[in-house]
Amino acid sequence: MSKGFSDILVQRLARARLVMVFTGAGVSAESGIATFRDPGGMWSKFKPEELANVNAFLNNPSLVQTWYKERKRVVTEAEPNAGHLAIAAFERDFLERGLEFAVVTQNVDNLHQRAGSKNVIELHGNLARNYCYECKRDASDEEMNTASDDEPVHCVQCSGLVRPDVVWFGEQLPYQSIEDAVDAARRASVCLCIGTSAVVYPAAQIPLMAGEEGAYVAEINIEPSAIAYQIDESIQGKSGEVLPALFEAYKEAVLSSNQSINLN
Ligand code: BJW
Repeated sequence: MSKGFSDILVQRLARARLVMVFTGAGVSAESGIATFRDPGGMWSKFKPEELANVNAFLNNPSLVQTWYKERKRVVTEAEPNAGHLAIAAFERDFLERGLEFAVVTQNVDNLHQRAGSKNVIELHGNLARNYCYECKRDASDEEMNTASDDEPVHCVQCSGLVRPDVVWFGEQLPYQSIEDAVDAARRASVCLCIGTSAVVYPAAQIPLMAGEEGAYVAEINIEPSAIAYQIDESIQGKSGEVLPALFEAYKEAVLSSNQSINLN
């Protein structure tokens, strides 16, 4: 356990057929993106009930659109960090070995995709996209950028309000994303739960489901999450530091198991 993670985890990763990574805002903290609930996080300035729900949007669309526009600017200027890159490297290695890998993310910042992760399942949408609240038509970046901050953006076809393609409180998660996440959770041999407080449902059910279905579940977080005592291992540390070390340990374990197969 000298690096903070157990040999059991490394061995389980080296023998896994499908690894599921479940991420939250903490994985992007080292890219300079504020988390939601940490001190100084996004909601120390705005309460969730003020901005992340449909009533807030309908009551004050300009405020909500401007908040999301600013967050989109921040995430677009940010770069994937060592944690995102290690997750993408894990996936590449698994695919090269003919195995499966899934990133189930609550994040809306696109940083997993920009780091090179391919099989990314977005549970709470993506800030990069906007659509009309009325006719559901996708709105282009151009439409969003031409509007001023004082006036809410309206759909050029039906004049409905344009909203970010994210999941607010009280809204259903995208059906296909839930299906894909549940499928990965049911079949995963290992689940790495990274940088999430695990207080938002139904998302937080996904790593718990993986554990119930037999996966070894380990979290990486600077402090224990709400589900820390329901899983197999809680690793305390920054994801941008723990994940690269875990990837190196996993590669060594794979190499030594291949060598022992060749010797036998
Ligand atoms: C580091 C680090 C470093 C920092 N390294 N770690 C069951 C029980 C109770 C309530 C409910 C329930 N089921 C549903 C609900 C209601 C509600 C809910 O969960 N409420 C709870 C908060 C009480 N859920 C919903 O409303 C969901 N919808 C729903 O259930 O619909 C049902 C329905 C059925 C039929 C018809 C209609 C509806 C929707 C939830 C949507 C969540 N949306 C948000 C906003 C997205 C848009 C936006 O970005 O603005 O998603 S809320 C926010 O929380 C965001 C996040 O994805 C989500 C999770 O947060 P996350 O990622 O965990 O961030 P933090 O800040 O909480 O934690 C960061 C962590 O990182 C911390 O632990 C740090 O320690 C750590 N960290 N630096 C490693 N360097």
